Amino acid sequence: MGERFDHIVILTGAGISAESGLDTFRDKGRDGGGIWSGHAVEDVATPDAFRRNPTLVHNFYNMRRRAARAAEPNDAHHALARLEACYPGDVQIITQNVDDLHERAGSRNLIHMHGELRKRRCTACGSIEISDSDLSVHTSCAACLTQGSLRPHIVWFGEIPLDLADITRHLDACDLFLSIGTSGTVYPAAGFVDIVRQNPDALTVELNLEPSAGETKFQQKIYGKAREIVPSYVN
Ligand code: BJW
Repeated sequence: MGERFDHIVILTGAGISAESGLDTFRDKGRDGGGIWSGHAVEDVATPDAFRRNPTLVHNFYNMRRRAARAAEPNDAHHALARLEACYPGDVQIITQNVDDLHERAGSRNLIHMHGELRKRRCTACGSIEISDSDLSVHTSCAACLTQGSLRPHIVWFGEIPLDLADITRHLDACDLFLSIGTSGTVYPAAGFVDIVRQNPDALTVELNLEPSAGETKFQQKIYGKAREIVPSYVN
């Protein structure tokens, strides 16, 4: 990769956590259907779904939280953490993932644009707390004591992703953009490569199991398992 870049931005998606045992969204999972197996996405990952059936949505995220807690970071997460620790320029990860495998590998410059499984948010007072315990419609907010007001701190379809101002600042400064393990189907993340390409000196690279929906937008492409191709590209 060399040391000629000043500001590296790395977008990650579910594919980087696949070899830690967490199902992706749109690949066939262990039981043949990815994370949403057995659920229509609009039944579990939209604000309407939560209004209609909060218990179903809580149960879905309780299951995901437990799976993420049992998973361990893999060689791709560790390689990115080493890059951040050793590279002379800036290294910023923007993850669409709601697991905490990047931080458990040691990454610190990290934005969770779609939220975090370990965080819950109170719809009454707005407070955000970290907890590994299950949520239900009976759980009370520790800050305002309202019962049933907590929701997963997750960005559902139709909601605005987090930290977009910071993200834009990093994309504007970026001279190497790596997109790792994402299908390139969900916006605005799928459009980040277009923003980076406004800088004619920036290099854009896709590292994925297979060509993504945005494949043609990248100048370089490397295909294979993240656990293998990421360490060999960045370290
Ligand atoms: C491997 C591997 C291995 C496997 N090694 N690789 C029409 C047109 C354009 C946009 C829209 C539209 N209609 C609606 C929209 C907007 C909508 C959207 O994009 N919809 C599309 C589906 C069309 N977007 C939104 O609603 C977003 N908000 C928004 O736009 O607000 C408006 C706004 C924006 C900006 C400024 C102002 C206003 C919010 C999106 C929220 C997404 N939420 C989810 C669920 C989160 C909760 C949860 O976790 O349950 O986030 S959806 C889901 O998809 C999740 C993911 O973060 C996201 C991306 O998925 P990802 O990570 O790419 O996973 P997969 O499964 O799709 O792909 C895995 C890839 O890995 C594959 O390519 C594999 O090949 C690869 N892989 N194994 C390497 N071992």
